[in-house]
Amino acid sequence: MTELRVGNTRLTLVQGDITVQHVDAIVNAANAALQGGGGVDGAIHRAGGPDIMAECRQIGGCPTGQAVRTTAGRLPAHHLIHTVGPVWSGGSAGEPDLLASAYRRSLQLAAAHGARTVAFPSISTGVYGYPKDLAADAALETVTAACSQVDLDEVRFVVFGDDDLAIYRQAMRARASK
Ligand code: AR6
Repeated sequence: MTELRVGNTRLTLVQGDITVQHVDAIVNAANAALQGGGGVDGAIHRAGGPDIMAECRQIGGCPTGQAVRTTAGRLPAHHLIHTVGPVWSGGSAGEPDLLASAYRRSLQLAAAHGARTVAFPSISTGVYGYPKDLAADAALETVTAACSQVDLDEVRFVVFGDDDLAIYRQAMRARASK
């Protein structure tokens, strides 16, 4: 399964590079200092160009579970939403709430800037070590719930690896049967 409908919003799943997605808002899995790094953050800054980092320096930082907005530089999007997911440390340090908050705040901020289409990477599941299956379930659950509060046409989950694709497919199937 690669598509779900929630009210007026399509939840879609694609495998690939988030930096080439033509959407209104791309979400970045950033760190609290907004100082760039590896993974999807590194790819976004490389593809988007230096103006994004200049804006990040002006903003100064973003607490875990929150989101901030910059322009998207050379990326094929209007907005870049930087959110900070939790570092996984076993699951009893508030990680699920913080991950849900990262997705929710990103959607709210994108919608507040007029975005109709938003693309997410799988936040926290790389360097930050969040278990991929738990993160996929949380992403789908949070986005599904948020769709009744924000008016969007499409939320696109952009996964990188084959394992991520299989995990998201399974999570979408499970959600469709609820
Ligand atoms: N497009 C889509 N997904 C990608 C791409 C890409 N181009 N590149 C990697 N991924 P991570 P985190 C996937 O580590 O765990 C950075 O250093 C990747 O396979 O990028 O939230 C930041 O500065 C994984 O599934 O983010 C922070 O310090 C997912 O994106 C820290 O890493 C997230 O992996 C954030 O860690």
